[in-house]
Amino acid sequence: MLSDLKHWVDECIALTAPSAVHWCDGSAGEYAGLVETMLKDGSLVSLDQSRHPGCYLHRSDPNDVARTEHLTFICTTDKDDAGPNNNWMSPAEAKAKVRPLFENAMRGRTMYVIPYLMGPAGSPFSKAGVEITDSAYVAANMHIMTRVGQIALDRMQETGEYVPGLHSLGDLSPERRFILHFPEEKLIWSVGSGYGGNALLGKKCFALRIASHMARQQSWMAEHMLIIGVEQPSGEETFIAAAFPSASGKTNLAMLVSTLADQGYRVRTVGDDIAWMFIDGNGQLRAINPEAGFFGVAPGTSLATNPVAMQTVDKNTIFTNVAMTADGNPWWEGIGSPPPEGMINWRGMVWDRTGTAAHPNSRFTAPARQCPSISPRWEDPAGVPISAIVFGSRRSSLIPLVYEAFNWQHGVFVGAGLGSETTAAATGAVGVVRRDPMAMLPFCGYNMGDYFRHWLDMGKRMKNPPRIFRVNWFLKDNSGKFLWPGYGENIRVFKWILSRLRGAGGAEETPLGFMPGPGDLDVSGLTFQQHALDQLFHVDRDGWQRAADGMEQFFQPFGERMPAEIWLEHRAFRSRLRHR
Ligand code: SAT
Ligand code: MN
Repeated sequence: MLSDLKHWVDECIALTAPSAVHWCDGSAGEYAGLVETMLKDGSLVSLDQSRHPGCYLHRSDPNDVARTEHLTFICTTDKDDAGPNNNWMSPAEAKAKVRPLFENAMRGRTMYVIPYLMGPAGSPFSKAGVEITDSAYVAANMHIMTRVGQIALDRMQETGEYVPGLHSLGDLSPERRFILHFPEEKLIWSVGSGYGGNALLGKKCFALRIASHMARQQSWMAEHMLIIGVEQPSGEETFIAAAFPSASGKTNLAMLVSTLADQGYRVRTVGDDIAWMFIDGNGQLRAINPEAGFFGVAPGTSLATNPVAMQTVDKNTIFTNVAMTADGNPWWEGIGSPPPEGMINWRGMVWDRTGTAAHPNSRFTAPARQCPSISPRWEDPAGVPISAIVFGSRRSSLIPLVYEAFNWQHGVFVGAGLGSETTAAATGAVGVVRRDPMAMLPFCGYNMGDYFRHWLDMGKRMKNPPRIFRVNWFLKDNSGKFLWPGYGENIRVFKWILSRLRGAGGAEETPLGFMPGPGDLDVSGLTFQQHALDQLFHVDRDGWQRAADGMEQFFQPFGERMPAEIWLEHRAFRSRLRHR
């Protein structure tokens, strides 16, 4: 196996012609060396080390600040295998087109070879990858986001398997930027971007796009989901996985500080972005977090909205595209303090108060182990048992605060019909509703018709499939104000979910699913106008018929690949809207 790795690395050296090759061992000394290199070449700025020890700021190219979905391709032999949900090129065409961009791309640069493990040490579910990159920033981020070094080489030796990924900054031009996935040979090529999900190949490229393809073949699931443990008064912990689109509050929810802590409800963090889920010998779904760090959105993070994240990023954190105060501290919109004089904006210029100081998609990369709410079980090699799956997204209207699907098949339909308002996490318009099934639209590495089929099949293989819920924290009233306080108060919704799992929670049957009836949701201590509560649980039948039209338009192009069960659920839904 390792000779196979050596062979691939030699090929990449011949193709990209680096001036030096560095094999990463994942050590603290190596990380310090990467930081030193970047401080010297100016790609990293040191922040106030007395306030923020080990914290640095990186400013990416202004053209390279978010994922670029239109430059992201799934390269399968048959176009239908990529599906209408993906951009497609044939593997031969993709390689012919993009190989020239790698030719001599690393001349004058150091090539980092990064063996990394996705998932906890010793877990049978963890998988190895190797990223080759000419970016020290990527190498340093991979140190935080994955487990780098011998641990990964050992795994490759054991299993004879790894996912190779070749990455080069190229010239950072979007004209010559491609993020290519070859699921059939489990290979990733990425060129022309140094940013986040485009460049940290363990994350979206491997752990979601390639892994989702592997998961279907091997009967497991790779999902865009956070994982939390919710403790209830009895002390029992219930684990829940929740899918939300990028930049829609997954990190905040994963680190939720419960306002019902005095009642005994608390949340612990297992993961904030990706869940790999497997069915164990007893038919129970279990999840691991394949990542070792958080790549979270900075703007809006404050001591009020997410105190746990604020503590997590106090030290050993790489900030990307945030603003910097004159005394060298990170700053962003919504940090909870007014912008001081003399701020340097995300582009590295004195901020004249036009535009935002921090980029809306500015990020922090922080080690999960230093998160105060991290669960003692976050590295459990057996994973944690998942009792509920939650689908959420940003919707300022239509979608009620919470409802529960009637059963697994209906829940798959609820996930398949998920729509969300777009965010700054990807380039393009912000705030327009698009269909984003299971929050996986940008990340499903194959035809989504087959993906829905896989979900349906997985449900049949489980003894007690997790119950499925839909939530929406983002409803607004006519004046544009949020109807629900969100953040730590979201624990109230989880309290209801837990009571449903125990078979104790009251609910009313609606065309959408089971919804808390009057008195079923604990809103004690919240000052609520009755009409606000009514709006949070309103079922707008006409609005839902239009949403069902939108789903139909989205589902139609999948043709034969679309499971009949989804259409069945769609018809049943329309008829419930008319009759019930
Ligand atoms: O840039 S990333 O893709 O890693 C973050 C996200 O969009 O979820
Ligand atoms: Mn994400």
